[in-house]
Amino acid sequence: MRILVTGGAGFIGSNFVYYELKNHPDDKIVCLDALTYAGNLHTLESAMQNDNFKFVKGDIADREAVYNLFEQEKIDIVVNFAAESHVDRSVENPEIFLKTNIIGTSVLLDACRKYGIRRYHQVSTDEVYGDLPLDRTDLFFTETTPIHTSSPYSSSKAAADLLVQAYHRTYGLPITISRCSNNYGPYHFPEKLIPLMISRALADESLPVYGKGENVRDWLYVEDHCSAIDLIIRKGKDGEVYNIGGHNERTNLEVVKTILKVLQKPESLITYVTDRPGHDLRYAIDPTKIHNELGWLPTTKFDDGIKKTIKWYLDNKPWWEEILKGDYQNYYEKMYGNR
Ligand code: NAD
Ligand code: TDX
Repeated sequence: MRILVTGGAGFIGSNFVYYELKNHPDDKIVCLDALTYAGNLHTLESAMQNDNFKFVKGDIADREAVYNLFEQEKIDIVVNFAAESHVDRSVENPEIFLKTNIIGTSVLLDACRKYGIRRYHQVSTDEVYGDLPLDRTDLFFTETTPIHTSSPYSSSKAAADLLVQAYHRTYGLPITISRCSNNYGPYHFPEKLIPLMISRALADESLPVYGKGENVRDWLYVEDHCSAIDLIIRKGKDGEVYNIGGHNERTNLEVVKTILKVLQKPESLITYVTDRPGHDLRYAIDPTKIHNELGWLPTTKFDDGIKKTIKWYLDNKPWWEEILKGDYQNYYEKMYGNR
């Protein structure tokens, strides 16, 4: 099998590349990534040693480059991770989210139609369902929950999902979509909550918690997301949407306090800052469908996964310290300076 992994130099895509190379050593993985601020070739250094892995730098919205790649590589399966993925950046500047997440997806879909494909898989998010109230812990997102987005990011992801479904219905393109809850684990870019808090706590810097810190996210260890996508692309039913999550709901404050406890840092580092505009209250996934149809179950509970993740950040300081040195300082000042 020849698998095109777009966005494979980012957080989840790179973990997926390693998951596939380990679990399906006979498959060939081609990674297409534009290496935006979120893409990092250091992450793929060990994959580069593997003859079954090839990296190609390119933009999924560049039609000519994408068509050339499909012509050369004879792709069987596309797994599209490539995206602008940070909600706060989408609030600052929505346009690039529309270009990559919507136009980029449409170019990939056109390439699949033109060159033929066994399966196109869209990596989507639970954020397309909007949010759930904090006081209704009995409610969960299912695959039939209506799309109801909040941010430019989630709206662009929802638009992409609708396009993918349209290409299935109109052109008969074989597709699947997965909608996962918040991931955490190795290679997570330090603008996102968990790696941001770990890196700042280690430097004894203030930890910016939005609002009262009571928003709830449903955290999934990244390897469990990879195992779910792997099952879907090989055994999932054509045309279907699968929700992925492991019932690991935590308030943001709980997450930050857990990190402080593991690192033995004081809670006085917590600083409450102005809330994110349009901040979704609670995400919670019902993963019954993927469990019943494909037998998927997550293996890592949050209390273990967060310790593994903190250990990874302690053992791999050069990886994230390099990121913090670059443009990141300007980003942090811009986003948090007057908050
Ligand atoms: P990320 O921001 O860490 O990585 C995105 C990758 O895509 C980077 O390597 C970047 O260089 C690349 N990229 C961006 N624009 C591109 C373009 N135009 N052409 C080619 N490559 C491009 O993101 P992530 O957290 O790994 O998320 C991956 C996917 O999973 C996204 O589609 C996201 O919406 C989805 N998702 C993420 C989470 C999460 O918690 N992080 C949860 C559910 C779904
Ligand atoms: O400094 C911060 N302080 C804070 O309180 C940051 C960066 C975040 N937060 C809060 C906002 C959210 O409630 O923490 C929560 C998690 O924030 P993010 O890490 O930015 O993730 P989120 O907005 O939940 O979106 C993530 O999960 C769904 C990914 O970034 C998306 O790509 C994915 O689709």
